[in-house]
Amino acid sequence: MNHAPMRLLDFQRQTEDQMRARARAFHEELRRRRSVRHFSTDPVPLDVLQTCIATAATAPSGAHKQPWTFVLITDLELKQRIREGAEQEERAFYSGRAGPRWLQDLEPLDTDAHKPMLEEAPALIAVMAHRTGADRADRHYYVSESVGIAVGFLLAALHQAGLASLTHTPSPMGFLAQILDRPDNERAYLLIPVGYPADGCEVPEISRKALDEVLVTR
Ligand code: IYR
Repeated sequence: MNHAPMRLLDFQRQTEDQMRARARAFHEELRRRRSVRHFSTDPVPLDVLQTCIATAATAPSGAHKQPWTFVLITDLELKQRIREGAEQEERAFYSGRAGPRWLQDLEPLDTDAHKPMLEEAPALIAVMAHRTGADRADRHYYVSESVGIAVGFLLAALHQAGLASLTHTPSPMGFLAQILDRPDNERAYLLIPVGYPADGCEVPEISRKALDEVLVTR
């Protein structure tokens, strides 16, 4: 057997009332999170971003391979190059690649090919997924599920810390690994502008499904 040494779990049982209060408080906090597309250029504390990324990296992953890298970008020139790369793909997307149905589905969000937020947000986090280990013989498992969970942790951590974010997916995202000079085993998974919302920032008035539409109890 090649298993890791075992140790006692660090876990504190709460009373049911504590659980209720904590679950409710977390829901109240997270339900206020919105995707933000208009950012202030005000800088944000780097150590806060680093702590949020450390939280993301606590996510469970297939065979504990931790198949992710978070590239934290604050350099203006690099952000400008990323914006140019993204807008090039977005122009192709909005002028035909998406197809009419997809564009119609996006109409309520009022998005277009202009992505000033990639330059204006004080930080971008490029989330890279590792298809394999650095050594190609090192296999990875459930990579998109693992990285998706890590991104969920990251978005929640950023919001909890008082920062706004956007999950941005210019497609295809090959330009990102190239600009960031990432190794071959990594592919761009998501690009996350982070910062404070711009003064007067507006978000679409959209509603979420009710609990009884998303929850089935058996
Ligand atoms: N990547 C484009 C289009 C886009 C696609 C989906 I799916 C969205 O939920 C939102 C936007 C853009 O960022 O504009």
